[in-house]
Amino acid sequence: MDEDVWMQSQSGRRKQDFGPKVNFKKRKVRLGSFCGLPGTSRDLVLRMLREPALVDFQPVEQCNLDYHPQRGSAIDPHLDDSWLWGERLVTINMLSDATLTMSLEEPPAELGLGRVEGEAGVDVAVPLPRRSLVVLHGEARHKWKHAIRRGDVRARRVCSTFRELSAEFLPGGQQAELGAQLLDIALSFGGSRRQKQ
Ligand SMILES: O=C(O)CCC(=O)C(=O)O
Repeated sequence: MDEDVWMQSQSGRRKQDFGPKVNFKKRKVRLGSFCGLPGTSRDLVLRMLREPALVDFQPVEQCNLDYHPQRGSAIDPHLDDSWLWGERLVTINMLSDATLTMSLEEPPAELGLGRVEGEAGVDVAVPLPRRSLVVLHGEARHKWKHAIRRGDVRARRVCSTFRELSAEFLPGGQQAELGAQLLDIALSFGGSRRQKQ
């Protein structure tokens, strides 16, 4: 990854994105110059398919993020889009251990915590050892926000997040044709970025 160019991103992160050009507000996807996930990911994706939870996983986008304590890197609590991106968010954690903070503004009634105005909800710290893979799906994908807190980034950490298509872009969906094109390109593994000078 470090042989490719890292782009400055928000909150002290650096980023390499391999995916179509997307305008989430206008719900528009363009193939643009997308030429696929990087060649180095082919073996990673094949390895993922050996996991029971991922046997049918077809990533259409890969986003690499680089966190460093000297840049105060973090990512605020958020939910990923679910118009274009499908059920599973798959992240490989590299270089150093990290903590993924999952938060729920309205704690589930069964926890008996109630909801007091002005008070925070529930946060759960999920340890992500280096070289681990985490899959967010179900409520962890759609209900709980996820974040990496600044204070939890104690050494350089790199992660790759792989996203699949939503039902709208899969066979039977309204945009199935575009989805098939996107997947063909993604899984040709022809992606590359500008080389460092
Ligand atoms: O750094 C991580 O593990 C999470 C990345 C993330 O939430 C995102 O790219 O939307």
